[in-house]
Amino acid sequence: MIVRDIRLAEDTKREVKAQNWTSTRLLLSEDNLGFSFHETIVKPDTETRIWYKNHLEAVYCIEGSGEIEEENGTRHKIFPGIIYALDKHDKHVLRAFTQMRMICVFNPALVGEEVHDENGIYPLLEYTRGTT
Ligand code: 9YT
Repeated sequence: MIVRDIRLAEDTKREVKAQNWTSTRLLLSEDNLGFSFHETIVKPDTETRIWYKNHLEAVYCIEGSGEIEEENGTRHKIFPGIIYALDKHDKHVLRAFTQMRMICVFNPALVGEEVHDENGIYPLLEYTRGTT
């Protein structure tokens, strides 16, 4: 069994900071669950263009408000209780009107330190157990 306290991840490599968000990665590829599990804080008044070409992601909002815009222009409001799942590697734009706290699950699991590249993509990294 794995038991972790998010407070102990502060200022460690599990806490990954990008311009518009901070993601605390509580469960990663090395934990061998088949997914990774993160808490993401999205900064207020931000707009982030994202395309998880290599991953599927589900995102559940537990605090704040914003919207997600699909590639075809459809917008969905986001507030506590809303989940969205990028089941087709959907390109999207995420807008935070206030600070948003999101619970995010990735498949395949992230290795840990991924941040978006210029296209909003995470590379497909592999966790190499026992190698340097
Ligand atoms: C909501 C969202 O996708 N934000 C980007 C960060 C990502 N959730 C992550 O790496 O945890």
